[in-house]
Formats: sequence, structure tokens, C-alpha cells
Amino acid sequence: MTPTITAFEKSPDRGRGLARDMRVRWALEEVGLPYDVRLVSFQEMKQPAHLALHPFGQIPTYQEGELALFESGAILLHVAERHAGLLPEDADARARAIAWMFAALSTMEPPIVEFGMSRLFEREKPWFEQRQPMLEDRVRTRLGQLSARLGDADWLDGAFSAGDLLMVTVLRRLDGSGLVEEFPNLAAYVARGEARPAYRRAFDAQLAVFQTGQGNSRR
Ligand SMILES: N[C@@H](CCC(=O)N[C@@H](CS)C(=O)NCC(=O)O)C(=O)O
Repeated sequence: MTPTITAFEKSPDRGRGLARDMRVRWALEEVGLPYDVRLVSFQEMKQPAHLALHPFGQIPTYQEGELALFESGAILLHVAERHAGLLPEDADARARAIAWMFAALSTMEPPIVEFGMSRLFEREKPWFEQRQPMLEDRVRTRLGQLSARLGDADWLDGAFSAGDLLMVTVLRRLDGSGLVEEFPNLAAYVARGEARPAYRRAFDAQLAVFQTGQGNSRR
């Protein structure tokens, strides 16, 4: 059964691949699973029909037959557990890759989102300049720790996994801040992710939505 995901009808990132449907698209491309996309407006996301799918009125969602999922991490885990290519076969290596998925979403993403939100929405606040260095340092600390662990490896734990996929999408949220570039191995890591053919296909598909305003199917 072909899954259907939801994405922004008009992505605020103007097609830069920062919205969270990008990580789901990339995962589906990595495992070679065709998918349909249903575009939703900000208004639609807050209506009962969408809230039944996503209690917080957000994207992405994932529907496959009777199954409806929300939360990009849960969607990725579902896809990765059912299709080869995103999680190792070995049970211990698989558990470690899943740990990296959680690390991306619950250790790296929160300070990065906080930093990004502040730059987007709090510039006019009288305390913006004062608060910014603290937010930046929180991100820098996590980047430094991640950089130390990655060292000169290509991926976080052996072969490319769903953990790397999520981590790269999370680090991309820092685009334009110069922070990732302070850690050349992390900048190279992100570039390695972006160079994957599956990433390119996913990126082009979400960009096409922004450019044409049309939903798309990847079959
Ligand atoms: N933890 C959720 C976050 C979902 C999320 O923040 N989605 C954003 C787009 S990237 C959204 O729908 N924002 C619109 C809103 O919250 O109204 C996930 O990973 O799926």
C-alpha cells in the first residue's frame, strides 16, 4: 500500500528542505518506497480532520492503509523497521542506531529549534541581544560534543542509518548561522548526507512543491 504523507502547502522555508516532511521523504527515498503527498494549509492543519491525524495540528503525518502516524521520528522508525536500508541487521548495532535517532530529536534538536525560533520571532524583543549568546552557546556545546564523537568517521556508528538521516536534517536547521561550520567534520558530515542520491530526490520533490504549488507523488 502506497503511504501518503502531509507537507506544507506553502512551506515557510521557501523550499529549503527544513520542514520535517523532508526527513520522511528522504527516508522513503532511501528505502525505495513510493509515496503520495497531500499538501495542507496552516488553516487546514488546525481543523478537526487534520487534528484527528495529528493531535498538535502539524505536519508531517503518515498514512498507510489503516495506520496513521504523526511525529517524524516515529514515522522514520516505522519505515526503517519495515524496509531494509536504514537500520543495521545486527540487534546491538540496530539499538545504537535507534539511540542516535533519539539523540538527534531529543538532545540536539531542542536547543537548535530554540535558537532558530529566537532568531525568527524574537528579534524585536528588548532581551533578544542578551539572550542570543546563551542560546548559541547551548547549541555550540552540543555541536562540540557531537563533533568529538564523530571524529573522522563518515557516519555516527558504522554504516549510514536513520540516526544519521535525522541528525543531518536537524543540523541543517542551523543553515546560515555559521555554527556547524565551526566544526569542519560536522560540516563535511552534513555535506555527505546532502550528497546522497536519495537526499537529492527528496529535496527536489519538496522544492518542486514550493515552486509549482502542486502536490506530488513519488512513484
Ligand atoms: N516533533 C514534531 C514536530 C512537528 C513540527 O514542528 N512540524 C512543523 C513543520 S516542520 C509544523 O507543522 N508547524 C506548524 C505548526 O506548528 O503550526 C515532529 O518531529 O514531527
